[in-house]
Amino acid sequence: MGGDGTWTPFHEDVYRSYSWSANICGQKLWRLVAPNQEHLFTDSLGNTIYDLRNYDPAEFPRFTSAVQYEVVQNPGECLFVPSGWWHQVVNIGHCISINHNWANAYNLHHLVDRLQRDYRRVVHALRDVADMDGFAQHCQLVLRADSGIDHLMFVQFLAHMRRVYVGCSEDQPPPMLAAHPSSVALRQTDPHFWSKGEVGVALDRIRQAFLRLRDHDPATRSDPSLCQLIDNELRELDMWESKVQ
Ligand SMILES: O=C(O)CCC(=O)C(=O)O
Ligand SMILES: [Fe+2]
Repeated sequence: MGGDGTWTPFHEDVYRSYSWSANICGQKLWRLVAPNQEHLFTDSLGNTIYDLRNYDPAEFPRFTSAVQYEVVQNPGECLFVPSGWWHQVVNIGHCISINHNWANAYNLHHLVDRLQRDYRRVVHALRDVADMDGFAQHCQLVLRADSGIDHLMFVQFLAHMRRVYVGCSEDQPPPMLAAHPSSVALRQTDPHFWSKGEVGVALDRIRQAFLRLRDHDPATRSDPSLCQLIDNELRELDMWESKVQ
């Protein structure tokens, strides 16, 4: 909800999630910048433009070559913001809108990149106290406070995603694959079916994310219980694969 002229500064959604915005009343002026142009609006200190209407061209001289779009969102209209699109929004008139962020297997690698980048930043910021007891746990605490999610939460999120894709929830036994020979039932709010091939690709991406964390992530590698959790998940994925073959 926002009154006339209120606005949201230029940003990219958390962890490169997707989002949608459904506008109920008022108009919203969106300025969107296509992905992978961060170098055009990041200064030498790592600051990005805060307000596209009023930035210092001496600080961000290259921004004029960025590809930008402007969209007016009217009442009753929905806007999808793809993963990695930076945006700024100004409300024209009093606005009420609802929005929602989400991720799925297809932008998962971006989420892992972001988790790892944020973790590296935390470790760098705390480097002066790196020899303190419980440094690793402190880093996770700061990561959680700063980014809203730590490694354990991320692994739990992946595990949840894995269960969604194979169509079983925490309190349910594994999916009823036999019921639909050519497709796997997915437990979604509006139930529909994805082909086994699509689910297979998605689960493979989830597997890659688990493997990246288990084998190439210093925070996970130094935490045996987290590695164990990942190993269990990898076994579940193997089981799914052996059932659908
Ligand atoms: O409606 C708005 O002001 C923009 C919301 C938005 O971009 C966000 O919540 O990430
Ligand atoms: Fe946003």
